[in-house]
Amino acid sequence: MTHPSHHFTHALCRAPATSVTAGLRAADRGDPDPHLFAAQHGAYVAALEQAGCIVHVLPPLDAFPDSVFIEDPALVLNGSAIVLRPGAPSRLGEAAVLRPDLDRHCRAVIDLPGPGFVDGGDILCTDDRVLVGLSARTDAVGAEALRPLVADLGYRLEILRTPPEILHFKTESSLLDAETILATPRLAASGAFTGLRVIETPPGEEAAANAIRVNDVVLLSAGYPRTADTLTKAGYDIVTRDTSQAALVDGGLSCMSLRYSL
Ligand code: CIR
Repeated sequence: MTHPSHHFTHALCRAPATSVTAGLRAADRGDPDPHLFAAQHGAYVAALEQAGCIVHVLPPLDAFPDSVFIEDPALVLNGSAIVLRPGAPSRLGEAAVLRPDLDRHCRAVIDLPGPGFVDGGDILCTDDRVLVGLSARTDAVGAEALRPLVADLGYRLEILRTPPEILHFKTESSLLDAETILATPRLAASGAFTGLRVIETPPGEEAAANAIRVNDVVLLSAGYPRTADTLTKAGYDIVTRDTSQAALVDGGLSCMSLRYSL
């Protein structure tokens, strides 16, 4: 049985621009090194390929420092793309630039009508539900505008609230399989995951919660041994990748690809 929530044939990525040094961040821990970021991105793309995806890597966009985080301007469900409206003013233009590539690679392309905002990082999909966490980037108007679009694609939308100190809903949660979520204790405590099994990240390893399940493997950021051990013991096949440069601009594994099936 295939699960649309984590069985993917394709992924779309965007190479990091050298301007990624100007990427948005909540706290400054230094700029990412563009060369090291590019190397880590290449290793990430290779992991997606090894997991069974055909990966298209789009060219870098210097005008958009955060454009490597291609998950935020779009959502792809059942091979159809929804062009979102990212909530950070410096990122809104990423959606229009991405649109022709979505036209090329997806079955259909639909635009989220304004005036609300939604970032893809606030959307977690199960096989039949689209969970949207309201955040500083995603508002209720945007989330409601998404409801009929995902209904047409066979999904039920649920709107939740991300605790205010968290950038994106998926900064602290990931789907591990059709019934199981990896989440930080604080996001799990928000009650977002009713009806789903939750595995919590161990204390001090909260940043590991942004993982991605791709076909038979769970891609996990390197440097979180207790999370890796917990997931291995729970029966998951773990692959790790270094995301230190993305982390300096508040990004992680999910943000760097749009994963979908055709
Ligand atoms: C931003 O603040 O928009 C970027 N620096 C990081 C985006 C991370 N994206 C994601 O969690 N989906």
